[in-house]
Amino acid sequence: MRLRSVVIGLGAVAGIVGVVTAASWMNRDDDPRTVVVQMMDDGGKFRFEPENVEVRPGDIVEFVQAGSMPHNVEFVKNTAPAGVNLGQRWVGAFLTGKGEKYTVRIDGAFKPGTYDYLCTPHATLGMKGRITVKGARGSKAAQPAPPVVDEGDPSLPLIKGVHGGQEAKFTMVNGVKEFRMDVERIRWETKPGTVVEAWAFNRMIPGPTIRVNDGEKVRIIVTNKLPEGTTAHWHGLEVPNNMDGVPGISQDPIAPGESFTYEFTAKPYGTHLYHSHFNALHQEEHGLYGMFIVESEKESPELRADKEEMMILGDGPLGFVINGKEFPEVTPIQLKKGERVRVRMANLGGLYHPMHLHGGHFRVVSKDGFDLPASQQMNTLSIAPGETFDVVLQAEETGTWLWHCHVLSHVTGPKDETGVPTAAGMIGVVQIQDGKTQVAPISEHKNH
Ligand SMILES: [Cu+2]
Repeated sequence: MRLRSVVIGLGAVAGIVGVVTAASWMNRDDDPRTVVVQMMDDGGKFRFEPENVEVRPGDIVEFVQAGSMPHNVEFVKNTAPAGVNLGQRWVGAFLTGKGEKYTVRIDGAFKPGTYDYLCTPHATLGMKGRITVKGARGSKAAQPAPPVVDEGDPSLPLIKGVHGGQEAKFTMVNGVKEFRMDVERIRWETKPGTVVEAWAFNRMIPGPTIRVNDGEKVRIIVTNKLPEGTTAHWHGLEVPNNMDGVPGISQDPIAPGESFTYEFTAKPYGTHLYHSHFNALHQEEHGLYGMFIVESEKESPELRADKEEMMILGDGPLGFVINGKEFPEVTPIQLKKGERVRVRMANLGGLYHPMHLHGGHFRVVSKDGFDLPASQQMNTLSIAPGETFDVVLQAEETGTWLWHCHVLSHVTGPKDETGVPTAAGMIGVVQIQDGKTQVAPISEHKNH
C-alpha cells in the first residue's frame, strides 16, 4: 500500500492539486492517507485549517506551522473516547518555525470516536479543532472502546482508592514542626477504571495538607525519588530568599536521591500552597502540589464554619481533576441543612476554571490568604492558576447540587451508548441532607 497525500487547507489551488493528482485517482479508498492541518494566525484569526478532519486507522495527521506565533496541539483528554491512552501525544511540542510539523499517526491507540484538540496558548482565541476517527477501512462498525485506562510505567507503585490532601503528619523537634515529604513517580487512580502516571508528594494528589499556626517554626525535609531534579516552592508564604525553592536563584535543584531541608517561620496566616518549581510544567501538572494552611485567631470571623473542605483544581496529564479525582470520584461535600462550610479553593493547573455552584451562593471572604475589604456573594468564581480563595457556604436547600467548572470541555466525557456525552472531569458535588428527604446519588448525573 502506498501512502497517498491529501492536502487540505493550503488554499483552493493547492487543495485541488493535492486531490487531483493522477496518483491519487488511482488509489483505492482503503489506502492510508496523510491529512494536513495548518496552524494559522494571520489577520489575528487563530485557527486550525481545516478545523475538522475525518481519518481512519493507519492515516497520518500532519499539523504544519503556517503562522507567526508558536502553536502546539493539545488533545482535550476527557473528550476522547473512553479507554484511550495517547501516551506522550496528549500534548505536542510547540512549533515555532514555518513548515515545522507535528505528526500524529492514527494507530491502535486512537479508538474510533472524536478527539477535540486545541492550541494551548490560543485556545481561548478559538484555536481548536477536531479529529474524527472512523472505524478501520473495510470494517462496518466502530469497535467498542475498552473501559479501562491504565497509563504509566507498570513498575511504578499503583495508588488506588486513596484520597489526596490528607493532613500531613509531623513530629515536634525542639519546638519545630517537622514534616517529611518524599517526591516520587506513581500511578494514580483518578476515577475507577482510570489510572494515570502521576508525580506526587508522599504518594497522594494533592500532596499532604500542611497545617500549622501563624508564627510557628516549620521544617520540611524533601527527598527526591524522581529520575530528575526537583525543588519545592512555598507559594504565598513569606520565607527567607534561600528557602524559596527557585532553582538557580535560591538553591540548586535537589538531585535524584538527595534531600533538602526547608526551614522557615509560617506567615502570613491564610490558605497557601506548595508545589514543585523545577520542570514545573511537567512536575506540577503531574500532581506535585498541595495546600499549606496557616491558621490564626486573627482570621475574619466570616470564615468561621461548622466544617472545612478543600477544592484544589488541576488539569493537564491527570485530566480535569478536583483534589486529584475526576467526576464521579470527586469526594462530595456533605452537609446537614443549616450547616456552614468553609471551602479553601485553589487552582494548580495551567488553565482558568470558573467554578459554578448550583442552587445557591457562596461568600468569597479571602483571596491568596488575605481578607478582602468586603466579602462578596457569588455563584461562579473564576480561579486562575496560582490563586487561592476562601469561601463559605450555608446549606439551605436539601438536594444534590453540582459545583462544577463552567468551561464545558472540562466537564464533558465520551459519548454513552445513547450518543450523548457523559459527565466527567471537573465536577464537584454538594449534598445537603435534612434527615427526611432522599437526595439523588451522585452517580445519577450521567450526561452533562
Ligand atoms: Cu475548567
